[in-house]
Amino acid sequence: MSFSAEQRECLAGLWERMLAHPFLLQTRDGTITDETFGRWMRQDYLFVEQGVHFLAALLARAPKRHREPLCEAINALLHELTLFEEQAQNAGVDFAGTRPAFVTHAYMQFLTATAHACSYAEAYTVLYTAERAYYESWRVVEDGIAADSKWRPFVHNWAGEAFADYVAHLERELDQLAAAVGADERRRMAALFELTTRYEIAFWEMAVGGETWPAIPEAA
Ligand code: MP5
Repeated sequence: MSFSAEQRECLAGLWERMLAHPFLLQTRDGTITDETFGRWMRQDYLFVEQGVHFLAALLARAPKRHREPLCEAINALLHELTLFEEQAQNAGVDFAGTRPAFVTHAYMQFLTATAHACSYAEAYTVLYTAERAYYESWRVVEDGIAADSKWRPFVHNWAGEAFADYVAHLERELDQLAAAVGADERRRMAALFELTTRYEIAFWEMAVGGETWPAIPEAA
């Protein structure tokens, strides 16, 4: 069994939990509040900004065959940031002065740490898992969202065919990387797969639950 299939099997319970998250179901069913969706938009905008740095750090260490696809991925992220800005303007969401929520901060630090301190294959595992998580999460939303939902452009960004192809490419490459490393490194890759999945769940939870830090009231 391939590395990615093996992890998906081991972590099936966590992935089910992620894909049944109220944020996704409420967005699909049209019951999500503008406040909640706006919170996710603000925080994900910060995350995607950090994603550009993460990919650039990976690019610096990438094997030759990964250079072009990573350049294309960075370019896609820059377009994605424009999508966020346009949609924020349409929906009256203000990005100015957004501070990272506790989870966003931790997840961004995790990206930076893995990009710089872990092996290339380990960092690539984080990239694949986060992208696969978004693909599957937004597929749940796409299967049932109203045609006139104002959040459709986001849904399509990650649930569409182009993104599916990108995730399939990442999966093939991840499985190749995993096949070439030793047992210890593969165990570390598996641990990062799980940790990234946990961060993804925590991120949806933050979008629903709030941007505050533990024990600190919003106004502080
Ligand atoms: C992604 C994202 C997908 N935007 N936010 C989180 C919390 N996880 C994954 O990454 P990308 O780079 O927007 O496709």
